[in-house]
Amino acid sequence: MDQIHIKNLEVYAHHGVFPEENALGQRFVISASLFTDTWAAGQTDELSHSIHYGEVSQRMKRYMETHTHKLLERVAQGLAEDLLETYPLLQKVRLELKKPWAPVGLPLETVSVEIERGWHTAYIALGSNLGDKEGYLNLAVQELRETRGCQVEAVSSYLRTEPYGYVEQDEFLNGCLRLRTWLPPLQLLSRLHEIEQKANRVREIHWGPRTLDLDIIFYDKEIIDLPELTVPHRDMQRRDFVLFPLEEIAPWARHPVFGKTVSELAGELREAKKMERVESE
Ligand code: A4P
Ligand code: MG
Repeated sequence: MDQIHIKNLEVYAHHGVFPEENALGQRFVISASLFTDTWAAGQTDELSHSIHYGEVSQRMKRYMETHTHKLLERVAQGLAEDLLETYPLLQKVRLELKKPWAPVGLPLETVSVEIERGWHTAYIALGSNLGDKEGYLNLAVQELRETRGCQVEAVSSYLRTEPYGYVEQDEFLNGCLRLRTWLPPLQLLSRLHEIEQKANRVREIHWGPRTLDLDIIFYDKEIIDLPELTVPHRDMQRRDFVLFPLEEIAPWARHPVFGKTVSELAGELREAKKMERVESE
C-alpha cells in the first residue's frame, strides 16, 4: 500500500518513568508512516482525497504535549489510536518514537519504540436462546458500535434456528455482523466476553442455553490456533446459523483454510441437509 512519511518530528513533552522527566520534560522525536491509498488524490490533485501530513504532524505534537505517560509504549499506542480514530483514510500507521539521551546513566544516542497498528475486518456471529433474544442481539450490536476501535459496518437479518449440538433447549435467534476494528484478536475476544457479561450471561452447560453468545468467525485472513481462540471458528462450516446470515453480508469472503467462499460453504451445507432429508424419508 502507498505510504506518506513524516520523518523526525521534534516535540518537547513530559513522558517518562522518573518524576523529573514529568516535571522538566525533554525532547522526543517521532517518525510516522501513514498507509493509505493515494490513487484518488493522485488522480484529482485534491487534498481532501488524501491525508494532510501537516495536520497529522500538528495533531501528534498536540497529543504529545497534552498527555503525560510513563512509557514510550503507552505514548506510541495512544498516538496510533488517536490517528486511526481521526483519519478515515488511514488504513495502518507505523510509528517510531525516539527519546534521545534517555536518562539511563550511560552514553547512548537514542532509545526508541516502533509499533504498527491498523484497521482489520472481523466477522462476529451473534446468538441468543434465552429471554429477550432480539433485545440481546441488539444490545451486542449497540455495544460494539460504542466500543472505541470498533466500527460496525454491516449487520445481517436475524434468523430463527433450531438448536445445534445440545438440542434439549429453546430455538435460537442468530445473526452476523461485519466489524472494522483496530483491536487485536485477543483484545476483541475479551471485549466480546465483556458484552456477554453485560447480557447477564452465565456459563453453565457447554453448548447450552445462553442470553448472548458472540463468536469471532473471521479476522482478516488470519489463522489463529490458541487455547483460548481459534479463528476461523472451528465449526462454522457445519453451522447454517452462522453461514446463512454471514452469506447475507459477505458471500465473497473466503475461508483461509478451506479456500472456499462463504457462499460456496453455505451451498454445500444446503446440499448436505437436502441429502440428509432425502435419506431419512
Ligand atoms: N473461543 C475459541 N475460539 C473462539 C472464537 N473464534 N470466538 C473460546 C469466540 N470464542 C472462542 O466459549 C468457550 C470459549 O471458546 C471462549 O471462552 C473462548 O475463549 P463460550 O462461548 O464460553 O462457550 P460455549 O458457547 O458454550 O462453547 P462454544 O464451543 O463457543 O459453543 P459455540 O460453538 O459458540 O456454540 N445452535 C443454534 N441454532 N444457534 C447457536 O447460536 N450456539 C451454540 C454454541 C450451540 N448451538 C447453537 C448455537
Ligand atoms: Mg461461544
